Amino acid sequence: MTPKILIIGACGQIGSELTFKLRELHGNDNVIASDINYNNLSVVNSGTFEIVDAQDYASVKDCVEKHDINTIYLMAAMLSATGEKYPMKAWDLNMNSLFHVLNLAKEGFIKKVFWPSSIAVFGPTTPKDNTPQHTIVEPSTVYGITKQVGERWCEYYHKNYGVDVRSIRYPGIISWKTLPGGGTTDYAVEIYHEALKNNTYECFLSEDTKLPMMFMDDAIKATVDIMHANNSAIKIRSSYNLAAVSFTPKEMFKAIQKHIPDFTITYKTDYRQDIADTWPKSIDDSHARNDWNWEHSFDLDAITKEMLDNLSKS
Ligand code: AKB
Repeated sequence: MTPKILIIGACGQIGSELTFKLRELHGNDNVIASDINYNNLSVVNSGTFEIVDAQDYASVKDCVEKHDINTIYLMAAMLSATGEKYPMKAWDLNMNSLFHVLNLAKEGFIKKVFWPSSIAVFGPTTPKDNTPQHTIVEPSTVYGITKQVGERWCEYYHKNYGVDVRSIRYPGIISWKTLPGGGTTDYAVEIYHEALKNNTYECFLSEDTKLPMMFMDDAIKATVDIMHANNSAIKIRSSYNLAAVSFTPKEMFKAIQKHIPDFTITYKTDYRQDIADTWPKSIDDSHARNDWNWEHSFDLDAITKEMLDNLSKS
C-alpha cells in the first residue's frame, strides 16, 4: 500500500518534525499536513496544508475523502500541564479526536493509525525505576487518564475490529525547531533557549527530579520505525514503552555548562513538580527493542550539543 498520509496536529512540536520527515520519505504529494490554525508557517508553507478540527468528525472525514487518505498520524493533544488547567477541554480534545480516527479506521476509510501515548499513563503507584511495560497504571493527571483510556480503546479496536493502530509512550521530547506547549517536561527545551538568550534559567522542577527524555530525531525515528514495521512484529496494540535517556535538571545544567561556563540556574517549583513526582524516573523499553528493533542514538551530551549548535544558528 502506498501511504497517503494525513497528519493531524502538524503545527505542534512533534507533528511539525514528523511532517518534514514523512514528506522526505514519501514525497510532498503523499503527506497532507493539518491543524486547527496556521500557527507554524514552516509547516504551512512546506506542502499541502488543510485546516482540520480534530474534534469534529465531519472535518476529519472530509479531509480524508478529499485527499484519499489511508494513514493518519494523530498528533493533536492537550498535554499534562495545560490539561490540569482545563480538565474537560483536555478530555474532550484527547478522546474525541482519537474516537474519530479509530472510527474512520473501523469504517474502512483508514488502513493504518499512529496515536501517541505518554509516560503520563504512569502514576504514583507505578514502580519508578526501569518501569516495566506491564505494570500498575493509575495516572493522576487528566492528560494521563486520557492516554491510559486511549490505550485501552486502541487495543479494543485492534482486537474487535481489526484496526491497525500503533502507539508508543513518548517520554519528554527535546527539540529546537518548534517549542513544546503545555507539558511538564518543557523545562528541558526552555533551558537551552534561556541559556543562549539570558545565560540563566529559573527551573520549575527541582534539581533532582529525574525524568525519561528523548531527542526529537530519536522520537521521529521511533514513530517512523513502528509504522514501517511488519504488522506481525507489532505485538502490543495498547502502547509501547519507549526510552532513551533519563536525567535531572541539575545534570542538564551541568551538560550545558560544559559549553557555556558562566550559565546559572535557580529553582522555583510550581504545580508541575507535583505532576513530575508521579512519573517514572526511567523506563524499560525492551519490548520495543525486541519486537521492532528500536534503538536510540542521542545521550544527554549529544542532545546538548545539537540543541546549542542549532539554536545559536536560528
Ligand atoms: C508532557 O510533559 O505532558 C509531555 C509528555 C511527557 O507526554 N511532554
